[in-house]
Amino acid sequence: DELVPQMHDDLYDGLRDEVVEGVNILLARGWTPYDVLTKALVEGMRIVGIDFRDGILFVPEVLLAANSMKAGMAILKPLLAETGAPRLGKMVIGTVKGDIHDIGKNLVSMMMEGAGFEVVDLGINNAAESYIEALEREGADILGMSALLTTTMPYMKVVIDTLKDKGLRDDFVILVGGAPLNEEFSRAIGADAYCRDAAVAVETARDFMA
Ligand code: B1M
Repeated sequence: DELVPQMHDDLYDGLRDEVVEGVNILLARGWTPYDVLTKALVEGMRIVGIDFRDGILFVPEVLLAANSMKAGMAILKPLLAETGAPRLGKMVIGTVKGDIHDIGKNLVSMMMEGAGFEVVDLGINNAAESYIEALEREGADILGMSALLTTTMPYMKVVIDTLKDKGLRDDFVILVGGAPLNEEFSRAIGADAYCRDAAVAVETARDFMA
């Protein structure tokens, strides 16, 4: 579909209305919400990320792109959440302390809800106490943590160690994700699994709840 590269450009240029229009057009053409999400929005943000890394785009531009992506995601959210599936489990999710990246986490929340999980989203910049308070209050089964910076990902270990100190570690399945993480890191900090993307997060959570 020739609209897809156009949407990548619109996202790159932070053209919120055009991105929203593109999402609606693809849906009207019969695209599944998941394909619109991954092929138009996530792929567009991947391209933005490359030029951000290379110093071609700067924070203000990337922020506009991020807000355009969020506007597109808002349309898809109710469509992805349409499910009669029984509740599979409850997840508390948030981005770690010092980190304000929330698009990936929001996407994981959306997909988890769509798959039948109950999700409590704590937003960004969460200290260990914030996660632990919510896990206990909500009687959650799963803790999800997101980090997009190499400087903030070590904080995940602080959260897990705090849970260990309180004797609570084994009460929850701990899933971690974010672009700079990998399997090895997840093992090293004592998480249960690293989730490469939102779809993997859903599959992994399903496996643990089965
Ligand atoms: Co930031 N940023 N940023 N940024 N930013 C990155 C992460 C960076 C890689 C860009 C680059 O240099 N190429 C780089 C980090 C480098 C590093 O740490 N080594 C970076 C930097 C440096 C910064 C600042 C420091 C820049 C500055 O101020 N000089 C600053 C930090 C602010 C802070 O947090 N304290 C900053 C700021 C920003 C914006 C505010 C402009 C904006 C965020 C807006 C927002 O989120 N509301 C932004 C953005 C948009 C990005 C990039 C371009 C895109 C991130 C994104 O949304 N991707 C990013 C480049 C990149 O990642 N390649 C970059 C789309 C999203 C769908 O993917 O988040 O990976 P992702 O999520 C995936 C998976 O990772 C996984 O599933 C998701 C869906 O498939 N996943 C999980 C994520 N979380 C999960 C949790 C789970 C499971 C799976 O739990 C179970």
